[in-house]
Amino acid sequence: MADPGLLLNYGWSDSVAESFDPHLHIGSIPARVVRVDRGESYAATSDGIVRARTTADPVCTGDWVVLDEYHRVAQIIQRRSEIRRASAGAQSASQLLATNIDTVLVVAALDQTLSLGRVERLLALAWESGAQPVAVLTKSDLANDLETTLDEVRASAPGVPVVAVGATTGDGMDVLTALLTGTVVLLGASGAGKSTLANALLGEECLATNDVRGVDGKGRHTTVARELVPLPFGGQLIDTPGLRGVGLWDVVDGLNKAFADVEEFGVACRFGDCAHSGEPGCAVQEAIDAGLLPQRRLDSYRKLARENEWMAARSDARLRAERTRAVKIQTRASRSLYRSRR
Ligand SMILES: Nc1nc2c(ncn2[C@@H]2O[C@H](COP(=O)(O)OP(=O)(O)OP(=O)(O)O)[C@@H](O)[C@H]2O)c(=O)[nH]1
Ligand SMILES: [Mg+2]
Ligand SMILES: [Zn+2]
Repeated sequence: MADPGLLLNYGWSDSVAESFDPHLHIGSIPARVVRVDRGESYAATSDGIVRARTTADPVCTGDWVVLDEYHRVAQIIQRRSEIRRASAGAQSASQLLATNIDTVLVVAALDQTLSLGRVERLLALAWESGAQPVAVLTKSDLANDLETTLDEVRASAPGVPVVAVGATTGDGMDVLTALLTGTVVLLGASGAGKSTLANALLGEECLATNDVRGVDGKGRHTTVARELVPLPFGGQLIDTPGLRGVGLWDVVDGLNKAFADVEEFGVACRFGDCAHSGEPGCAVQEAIDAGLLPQRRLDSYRKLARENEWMAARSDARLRAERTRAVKIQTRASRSLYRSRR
């Protein structure tokens, strides 16, 4: 491509250019999906944002795509990283939240809504994506006992930088900014302060925000679409709608990383397959007894691992059911073919 133009603000680099090489033909346009909202997709190109017309495969915010001259998506470039959750609802399927990301900000507010379990769940998803997770505790002006809470979150987030910020006061924003690389995605419950934080990082009121409902402290689901915008100091930001439920989707590796502390103690257990539930010579239990590991961490790990296994079994069952259905349709089709030949 002659001139990447605007795409430079959207993460264009030599390696991105290389990944496009085999897919670009005369008349085709490299682009990045910046917004997907109820079936409508928008993409940044070298000279502006266009409405992209999707064909077979649904695109996701963050995707690099090849557009044809009619702005139809001709190709989705292989995703470098992706964040995925189990879909809400009864279906056993997964939903892509963002792709080609480098940093995942797990956002939680420093008020009564803070839940270590939720932070751990989001961190498992974040680790699984292949991007670097960062835990961002917002509304530092509302914190009761900031230091204690920070220590608790740090103990629940091995290998993850933990930052407290006040988007409205500016507190901690420089520390956070220094941790952002490449494409950054915000994840967290509705009302956690994601869009407020995004606006503070962007230096302008770009994204809509809203009050948390007084009665139950719950957010109002102000943000409805996933939107990718360039950051003024380089990199990009993807704001996401608050997630009501965040089901785990095939996050075995993510869980191992999110609970690296438990895993590390577990290496010293007498039995290689120790379940850390009363076996002799259990190093995890010893660590808990010695006050080196909170019991809560082991309980939380167990709970999330069980949920992950359950989801995996359910999706296997769905795949099996689909296969059986396909075979039946096939059989029926060949039977009627046989009949019509007679
Ligand atoms: N006191 C205080 N309030 C904040 C801070 N950051 C955000 N808020 C408030 O928290 C509420 C929710 O903020 P949003 O940024 O809309 O939350 P969100 O995570 O984007 O919510 P959804 O879009 O629904 O997912 C708003 O009323 C903000 O003004 C902060 O640092 N301090
Ligand atoms: Mg929002
Ligand atoms: Zn053990």
